Amino acid sequence: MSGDLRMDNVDRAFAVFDVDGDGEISWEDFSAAARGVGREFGLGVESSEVRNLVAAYRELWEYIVGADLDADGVVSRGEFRDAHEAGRLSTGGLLEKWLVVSGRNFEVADRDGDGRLDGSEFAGIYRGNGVTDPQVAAIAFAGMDVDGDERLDREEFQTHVRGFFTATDGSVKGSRMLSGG
Ligand SMILES: [Ca+2]
Ligand SMILES: [Ca+2]
Ligand SMILES: [Ca+2]
Repeated sequence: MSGDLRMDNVDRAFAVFDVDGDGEISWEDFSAAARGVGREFGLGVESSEVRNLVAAYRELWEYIVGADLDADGVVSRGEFRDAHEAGRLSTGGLLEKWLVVSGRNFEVADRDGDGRLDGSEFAGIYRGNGVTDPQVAAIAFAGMDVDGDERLDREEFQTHVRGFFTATDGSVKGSRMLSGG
């Protein structure tokens, strides 16, 4: 019972992981995200930051691919949902790996290393991860910048990443990270 996502959260998580939006989660989604974020910040695939990011996405993928019951190398929405119902995937398992991925994204974006992101750096993470509508990133940033200093520190960022996965209604921190509403 501990940590089964409600189905709307499951579908939200699926949308996050399906970076290219083709209705399936595959390794290509995550490698594209890692390359995309690197590109946004002028870092090539050989840079240590992008390699760390790829490694974090790889760990996430190796967990998610446990849902690929027909072994075709991609996880369909149905497989993803079934895996949650059957307990092969859990909120806790996904969150643990997604927090590492998110932290590495933060590190790539925080070019001056002061531990904070401004709005344009934050938007770069979203673009790199395939969310091209700038409104979505802008609304998410405003919602996450709790103290209103127009900077996002790591704690504000990770609090909302956590909230995104565990939210059970729209009022919970992070539940609107991608809805733009
Ligand atoms: Ca996909
Ligand atoms: Ca499959
Ligand atoms: Ca802030």
